[in-house]
Amino acid sequence: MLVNASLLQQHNESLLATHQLKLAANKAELENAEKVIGLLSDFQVAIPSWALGTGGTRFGRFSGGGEPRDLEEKMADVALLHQLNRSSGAISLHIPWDIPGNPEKVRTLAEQYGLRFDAVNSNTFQDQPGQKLSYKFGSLQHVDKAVRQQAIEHNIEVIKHGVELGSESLTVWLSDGSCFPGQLNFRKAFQRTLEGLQEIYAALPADWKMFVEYKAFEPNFYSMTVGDWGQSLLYAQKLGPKAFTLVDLGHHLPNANIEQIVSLLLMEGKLGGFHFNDSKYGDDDLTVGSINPYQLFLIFNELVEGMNARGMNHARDLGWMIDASHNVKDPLEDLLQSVEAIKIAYAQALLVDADALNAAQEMNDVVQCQEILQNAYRTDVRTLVAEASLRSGGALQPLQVYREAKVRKHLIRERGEKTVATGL
Ligand code: PSV
Ligand code: MN
Repeated sequence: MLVNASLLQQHNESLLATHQLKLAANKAELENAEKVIGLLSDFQVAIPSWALGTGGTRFGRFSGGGEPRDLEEKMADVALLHQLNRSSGAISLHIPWDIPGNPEKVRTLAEQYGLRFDAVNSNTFQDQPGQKLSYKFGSLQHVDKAVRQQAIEHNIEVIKHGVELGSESLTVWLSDGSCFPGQLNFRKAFQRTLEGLQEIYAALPADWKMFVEYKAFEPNFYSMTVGDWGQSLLYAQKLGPKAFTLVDLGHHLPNANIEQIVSLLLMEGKLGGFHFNDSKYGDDDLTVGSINPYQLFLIFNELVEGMNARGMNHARDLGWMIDASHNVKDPLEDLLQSVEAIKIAYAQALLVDADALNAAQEMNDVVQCQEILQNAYRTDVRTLVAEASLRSGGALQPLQVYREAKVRKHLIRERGEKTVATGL
């Protein structure tokens, strides 16, 4: 469902006077306010098709009502988010959770909603009903060539689905690894994985990218065959110019300096994409910016600095995606919060005085360096984010409209209380 246009308009009108006062104050204080609003309007973050239903843990899942029952309903949910914030104009599909049965129909629907298809994601971390060989002991790393072949073929199949929908990248996340010392020969596991990735890489269309996503642990708890950015970069370098590292914020060991990783990957031209989420302990699923917004800002600061250094287009040259799971929140509300947090961190990073920071760094003026960063971080940019949304036809306060329109109640009425979306 989409929100009634007059309700959206009423909402914006009711907040407009206060909004304009705040905007005038922002513009008086920030000389690049207009530029920030323009960049925010261009910025789009893909919504993962697997995050539109309620998530769970191995201990249980508490289903929310009105979850999307198929891909079409998932697209309708993303379209609603995009209507409200104008920054969720893309969807990232996970295969086989969301196989587009009728690609032509799905593509037409996406066009109607103004959505595009971002990276397609393969899945060799679960066994599917009727699947011939098991991934219990890994997929591309497996000792049995037939299992490796099955995983390669699956990835090639995923590329084909992506081509039909107009995607331009494949994200490969492997759960491969080992649970106990001695279980695996690390070198053999690496080599086999590399050979598999090479075959998949060879099947990529000319204008496609391959993202190699790393994760420190889970589901394997002793070693992961793509366990950190070093291993991912190694694969990406060996594969070739179409292969890149994908950084998922929740996939690091505690206290890892993710901003430094981002900076160096950009320097090497090997940062491809992002999965946004937040985490407190060892999870990769919490709402973006809910635990450590300063870290998110520092990451965006390196992203902006590094992309500018390479003359990259902020909105288009990297794959921006959310990857989270919502166990206790309405997924759509959680996603609105996540996109908002991303835009806030991006806007704050755009406020960093790069020349002054560079000068302070060259003078070893540590105190001034911190002042410059924190001055940007402590600026309230929410009005700039709201203005970008308003100018693009969205809501000043997307979450508020979502609640005013009682979207979840309508979705429950339409889809039922007990629906379960595909995903984890
Ligand atoms: C693995 O934890 C991961 O981050 C990968 O991106 C998967 O595709 C996704 O989560 C599955 O939920
Ligand atoms: Mn991920």
